[in-house]
Amino acid sequence: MSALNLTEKILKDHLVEPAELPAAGDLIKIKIDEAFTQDATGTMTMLQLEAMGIDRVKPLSVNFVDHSMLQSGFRNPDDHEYLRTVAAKLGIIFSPPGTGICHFTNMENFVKPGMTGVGADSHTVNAGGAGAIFMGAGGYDVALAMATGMYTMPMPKIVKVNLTGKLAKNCMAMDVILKMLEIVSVKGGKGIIFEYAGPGVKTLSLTERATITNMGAEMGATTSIFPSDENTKAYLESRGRGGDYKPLAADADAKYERVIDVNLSEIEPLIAIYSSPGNVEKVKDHAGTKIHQVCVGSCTNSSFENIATFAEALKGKRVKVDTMLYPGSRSVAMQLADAGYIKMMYKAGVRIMENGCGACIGQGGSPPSGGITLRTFNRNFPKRSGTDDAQAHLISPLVAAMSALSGVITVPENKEIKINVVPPVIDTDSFIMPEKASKTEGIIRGPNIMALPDFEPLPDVVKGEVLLKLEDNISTDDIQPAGTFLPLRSNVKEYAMQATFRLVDGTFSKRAVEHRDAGGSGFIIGGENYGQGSSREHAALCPRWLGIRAVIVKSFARIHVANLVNFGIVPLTFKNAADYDKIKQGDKASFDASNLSGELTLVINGETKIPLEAAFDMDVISTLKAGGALPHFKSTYKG
Ligand code: MIC
Ligand code: SF4
Repeated sequence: MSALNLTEKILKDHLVEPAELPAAGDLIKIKIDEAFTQDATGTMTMLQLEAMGIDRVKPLSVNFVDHSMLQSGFRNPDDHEYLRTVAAKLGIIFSPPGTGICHFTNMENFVKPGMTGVGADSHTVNAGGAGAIFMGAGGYDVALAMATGMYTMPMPKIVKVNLTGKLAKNCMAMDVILKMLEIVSVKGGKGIIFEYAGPGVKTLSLTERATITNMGAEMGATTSIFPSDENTKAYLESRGRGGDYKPLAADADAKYERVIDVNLSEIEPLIAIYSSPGNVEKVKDHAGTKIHQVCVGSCTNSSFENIATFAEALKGKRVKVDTMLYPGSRSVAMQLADAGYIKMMYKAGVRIMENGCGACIGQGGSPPSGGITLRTFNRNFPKRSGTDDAQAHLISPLVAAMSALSGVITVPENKEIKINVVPPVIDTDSFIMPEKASKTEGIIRGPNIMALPDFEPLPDVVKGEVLLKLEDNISTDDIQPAGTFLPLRSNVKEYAMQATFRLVDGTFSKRAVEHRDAGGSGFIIGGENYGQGSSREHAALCPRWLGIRAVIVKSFARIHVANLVNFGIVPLTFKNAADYDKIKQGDKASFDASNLSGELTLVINGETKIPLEAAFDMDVISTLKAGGALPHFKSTYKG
């Protein structure tokens, strides 16, 4: 048998169809070992799972609560109660608010080398740090994985990242992934699994590896993976899970699509400048810039080692700007306390916040007007911080500490920071296991849990108006902002009316609904990498509710295109990118959808003909025709 890389080994092990791994781009169906949601995507996922008529989930499944935890009013607590009780009914583990960020808590407790998983959150790829193939997906696809234990995806291209050397003392894993973003860009990872290998791998701990795989989401990658080795073993043993360890690596002469060489010794402290994780520059080129806030945490950088390094750098000193810490999990917070770091950070003036996403998703922690905030997070899209005219730059926890102390962007000195390593605190008691959950309570649906909307099939001719024309790199934060709107995630109508494209064009929702109610179908035109960022299916669901039936762009981000199909919006790309310039907002548009496998043409104002290409796979045509995945599932699933 020919030599295999690590990705091929795991995919082969889980392959259901076809019999052999096909060429890149062809669809594969794989067995899924774990599926999970978080609260912001979870309520819709669970509503869809219920609508599928499933009694019990097939793979290991978890509902985490970590995004929307402020509970200011009934909405969040209603969502949490629904997620808890639906979990008990369907055999899903429930991770209550305060337990930790989904990806973090997942790594601590459930991920094993060689596993496959999908999660309703783009940073599910975090688990690749432990030698597993985990991917972000829309809520419907996660519900389907829970129901069937399977996931269908295009066979990825596999790119090797050959790590050599060792990081300088003033660099951290965050600098490695920022370096990758500089090399690959925010859209260069599409359709790719990055497989890290080479002698540099052993210099990185498991949580450092997870920082790197986590933020692989920002390259648009399918996922990223590290081998499973002695460092993986050490992590699992430290958590009392030594039995979950197995060594895994690519065969020596495995083949790859291409190889990217990264010499860790040559990396300098890096910073992603507002407003894209892809705007990577050297910290030294921004040294001295005044800052107003520092935030440490998020699923990218909230391990014990990350926060202990941050705390040690502050030891005996006092921060000059508002500085907030969000520990990755209750387990990490307790370990920090045992090591004396919680007190050290309080004494340094740090505000210690809840274990969860917090400021990363705009749930509090907004910077002041016009301010500059430094964040150890993974996204700095416009307005995501909650302050429209503030700027967020992304940095390592070490740069965060030194800059918090000086009040200006600061390059850390190249000297060793020793941390006090104490054993992790195991926190499995926080979970509500389905076998222990109440059997009599039933599913609790407070008034915030709205029924799923019903959507009609696709008409043969889609006719209406171009309601919005957009630029390149439109993120799902632009389409369907999160932050203070998160409590509306379970209420499609309100979320669509109040938030869809609000940050781009405040008139959009009203115009779209009027157009829809007058019988028109809405069209959206966009540039490259449309739908980058989050996996939130609301960025398809809400536009669909507002009457959008086709999105035509130069190129799409991976997860978003699947979400559009799932909600019956036809995703199309221009055959000739230059045709983008021939269309204006407000133009009349029509599109013959009767034969989606044939020639596809957009007609503008009854005369200009624009050739299009399908951005969907041919085998989802019946889904599109049915008006979306759920109506299609209900009519075809045999159990
Ligand atoms: C994000 O970081 O944007 C989120 C919030 O975690 C999302 C999921 C969501 O929108 O709920 C993600 O990354 O997929
Ligand atoms: Fe939460 Fe931020 Fe990670 Fe998304 S990126 S899961 S909001 S911590």
